[in-house]
Amino acid sequence: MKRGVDDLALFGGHAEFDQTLLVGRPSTGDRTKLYERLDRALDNGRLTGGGMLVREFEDRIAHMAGTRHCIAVCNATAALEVIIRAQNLHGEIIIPSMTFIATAHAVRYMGATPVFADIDPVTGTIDPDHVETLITPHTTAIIGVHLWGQPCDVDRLADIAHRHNLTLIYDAAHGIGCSHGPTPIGGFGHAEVFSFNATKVVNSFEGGAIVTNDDDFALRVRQAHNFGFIAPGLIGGLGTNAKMSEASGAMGLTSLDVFDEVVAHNKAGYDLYRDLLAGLPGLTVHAYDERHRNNFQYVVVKVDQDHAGLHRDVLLDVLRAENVYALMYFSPACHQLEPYRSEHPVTLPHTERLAEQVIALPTGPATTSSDIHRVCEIVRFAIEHSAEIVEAFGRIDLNSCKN
Ligand code: T4K
Repeated sequence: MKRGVDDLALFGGHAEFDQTLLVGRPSTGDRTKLYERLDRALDNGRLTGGGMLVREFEDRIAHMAGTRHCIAVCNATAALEVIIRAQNLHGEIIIPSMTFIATAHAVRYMGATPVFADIDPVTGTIDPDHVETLITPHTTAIIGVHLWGQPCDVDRLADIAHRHNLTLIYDAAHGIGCSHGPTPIGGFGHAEVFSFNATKVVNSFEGGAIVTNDDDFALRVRQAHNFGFIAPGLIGGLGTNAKMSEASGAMGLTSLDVFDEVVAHNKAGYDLYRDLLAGLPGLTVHAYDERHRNNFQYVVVKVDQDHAGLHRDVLLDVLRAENVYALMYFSPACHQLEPYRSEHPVTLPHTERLAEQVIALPTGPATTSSDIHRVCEIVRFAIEHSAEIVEAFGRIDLNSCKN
């Protein structure tokens, strides 16, 4: 319990947490089941390239996503790259800048140019009106991002893509188990991509999946993610190695087994954060539209300096000094990072405002309600003492305090 500003760890007080509280602690599920699955793979001798665990994982993800096809891959970045190549996308691809750098890099890495669209200021997802103004004769595709598991405006984007004859892809890295109304994320656009990185709500160590209802495209992607093989010894075209291993399949299945419990835990944590942080000036817990299902893997607060009395970065420093390793998902936005900011400088007002305000707070199975109470006490204390903190902050050597 902090009584005065001097009690904050940033100013020499004792840190609230002895062990660092992290955003993105993996959801691992039952280890015995994981080891049993690994044993089966080891006994069977098929460790990658179409093993039984990856096949089972693909079936379960396709079922959750409501799609005819799922191709498991080594990570979501590779998945985006495989799709871009399989669809022969080139020229300009419109994407939001409010996303992880992987979305932009996948486009650029495959030789196309990412063109950054601004966002809807309420949801933070890509703004269809702005997308439409960015279309040129060089545009070949739109990649929407279901930011923090919230669906993009899928109807408007489908209409735009249809009218301009563009491929529509979704980066659904955050979107497993989420929906647009009653429809699961997964079957929108030409294809969607999930991430099963260790930090995600479903974890396969590293991993991802491409889901689609297009039979021909699914076949091409399955070939392209395995060197272009169409049959043993027979190459049908260009390909890469983006396969998921059986170890990842084992982890993914074991993590999926506890998906409902994890989402329930996340939702309870999210509700608690929202209750405990209610009414603080300048601080908002990002609200998820209740018409859509969310997995609550991201608890994002927005700090409006004008009303909170301190900048987001100051609150972040306060939290990190207390061993709460909050993260900025996503800040800076992609267009503010290299190589994009030098190559194609653009101004995106809504994106820039959101990127300046966001903090993702710890959640997931490793975060207890007691942890959340303690984190919220720090946040509340910081906002209530913002003037003193900013004053004291101006006097310290930050480099000696940062982790
Ligand atoms: N599109 C979007 C919209 C994405 O958000 C992402 C990835 C992608 C595409 C690409 O997906 P993948 O190719 O990765 O499948 C992390 C993840 O590495 C990345 O997967 C994720 N999004 C992004 C939002 O977050 P970092 O650089 O913040 O991760 P890292 O490794 O610093 O981990 C964050 C925190 O999680 C750490 O402070 C500690 C904790 N952690 C992390 C790992 C890996 C653990 O406790 N255990 C772990 O094993 O990017």
